[in-house]
Amino acid sequence: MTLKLWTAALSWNCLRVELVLAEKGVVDVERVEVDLVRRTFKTPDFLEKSIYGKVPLFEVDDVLIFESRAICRYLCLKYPDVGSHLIPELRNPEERGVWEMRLLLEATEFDVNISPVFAETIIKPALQQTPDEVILARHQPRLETCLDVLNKTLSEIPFLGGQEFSLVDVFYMPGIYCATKCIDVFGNRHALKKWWDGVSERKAWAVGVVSLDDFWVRVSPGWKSSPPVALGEEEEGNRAHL
Ligand SMILES: N[C@@H](CCC(=O)N[C@@H](CS)C(=O)NCC(=O)O)C(=O)O
Repeated sequence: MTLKLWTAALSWNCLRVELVLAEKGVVDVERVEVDLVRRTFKTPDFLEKSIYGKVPLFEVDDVLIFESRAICRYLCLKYPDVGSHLIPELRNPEERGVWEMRLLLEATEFDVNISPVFAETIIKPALQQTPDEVILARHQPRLETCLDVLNKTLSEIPFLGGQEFSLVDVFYMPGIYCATKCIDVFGNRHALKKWWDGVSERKAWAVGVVSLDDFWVRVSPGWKSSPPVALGEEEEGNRAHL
């Protein structure tokens, strides 16, 4: 069985998949690193495989899966007994329903707000573009509310999905990390901070986040307190879809 992953170091959607691979200890993966800045990967061949033209894209034998969260779930189903057990065995439909709800909320309530905030706060300045204050005014308060909800949840249960570390935590981790580059995530959200301190100690995180950091530290002021360089100064073309 051949596993092939089209991925990009700068993308937190791709990081989500890398985290599951690392948690599972799956190493036999052929990676194709795409250039999201120059967008040269959008060849007819690629577009035939990934019909919306995005990464991550996963190919296993002749089957194509895109959408990072779907790839993550596939990996959990494929490797149920390998590495971390990321889909908990829940006793009844109600518990399962609550877990599924928590998993979905990451995409429907959190990602829809951190994505535009990250785009305006980090990506646009890296491209020497001016952040859109209207977009920030719309999404930043919603992001803050979402973080408050997560903090409250974590004051009641140890992990975002329930009693054990699971795919819910993995889904949130890349976005929470990116949020720390945009706003004061932890401030007085002590339960959220405690959770973050724990989950970010995981080996999979330490391994997975390196390439994201390596990219953004070069182009974003203050990412890790290193001086930035201009993102693709010499490059041409549309760079608005990082
Ligand atoms: N919901 C998708 C989002 C995928 C996505 O937006 N990928 C970005 C990189 S983070 C991309 O490929 N952008 C290229 C483009 O939109 O042209 C997922 O979770 O996989």
